[in-house]
Amino acid sequence: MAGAGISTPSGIPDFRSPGSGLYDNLQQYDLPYAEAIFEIGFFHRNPAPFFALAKELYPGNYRPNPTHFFVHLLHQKGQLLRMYTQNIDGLERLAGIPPEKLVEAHGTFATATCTSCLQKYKGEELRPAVMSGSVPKCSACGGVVKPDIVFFGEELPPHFLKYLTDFPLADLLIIMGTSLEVEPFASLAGAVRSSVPRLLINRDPVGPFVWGRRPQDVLQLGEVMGGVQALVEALGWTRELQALMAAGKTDGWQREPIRTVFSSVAS
Ligand code: CNA
Repeated sequence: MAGAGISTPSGIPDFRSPGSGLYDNLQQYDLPYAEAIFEIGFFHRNPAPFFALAKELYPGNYRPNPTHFFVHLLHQKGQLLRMYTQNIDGLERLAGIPPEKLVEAHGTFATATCTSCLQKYKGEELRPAVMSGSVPKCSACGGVVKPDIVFFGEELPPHFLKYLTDFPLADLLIIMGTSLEVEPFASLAGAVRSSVPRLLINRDPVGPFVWGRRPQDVLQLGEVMGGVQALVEALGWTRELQALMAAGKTDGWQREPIRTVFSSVAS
């Protein structure tokens, strides 16, 4: 299970980290409250703030980091049952994790749908409008075209229900870079059998690692890249991971320069 914290080393802000998270940096949109930018009711009234943000988050602006490639390596080794991600940045796919191994629980920018006539679009078709700072409109009816990401107030995609068969089969659950505050995703942490070890790699203890610890739970607190690196070293997989990253043309363990996301959104 993964959240925004696995992509902060790629330069994408998360929601809730104090100071750097999106919720602390949305002042320029004059929102009634921070979460409104991802609420479907607010979007229907005023889609512009969301699309200003989407311009920054749009796939193509950022690269996967070793955390994403670690999950790909788990897959290569036949150890990945499924990756459940809350992220909408598409970095899992870019790192080469096959789509059938992914449950993008909060949707994806890869496809989009007209909010009026439901015509389907590829995410790439929206790119020119989004990058020019305008709201993409449907070529058939002129309605607003919304990327297929799940807003607060919308249903999760049907394939989220795969968890009903996946989680009872897991023999290890790794949870990385998430505050476990968004339901129903957060509750998946309790869906593995009670004997199954759960490893949390995160800056802080979250969710059941605070209020419902199980005896076999393991916490690796700190930076996600450091935690993953320690795990990969313990497994003796460092060279294989480096080879995978080299094939994926990413920049090793080094943190990529953080783009000044908010100043460019403001401009
Ligand atoms: P969140 O609520 O912002 O929590 C992030 C968690 O990750 C916090 O516990 C942080 O302490 C932790 N964290 C952040 N950076 C690191 C790091 N470098 N090392 C270790 N821990 C770190 O984000 P969640 O994913 O839990 O919340 C779910 C929302 C966020 C979903 O709906 C996402 O769609 C949404 N989101 C996604 C992205 C993305 O796609 N990259 C970006 C921002 C928000």
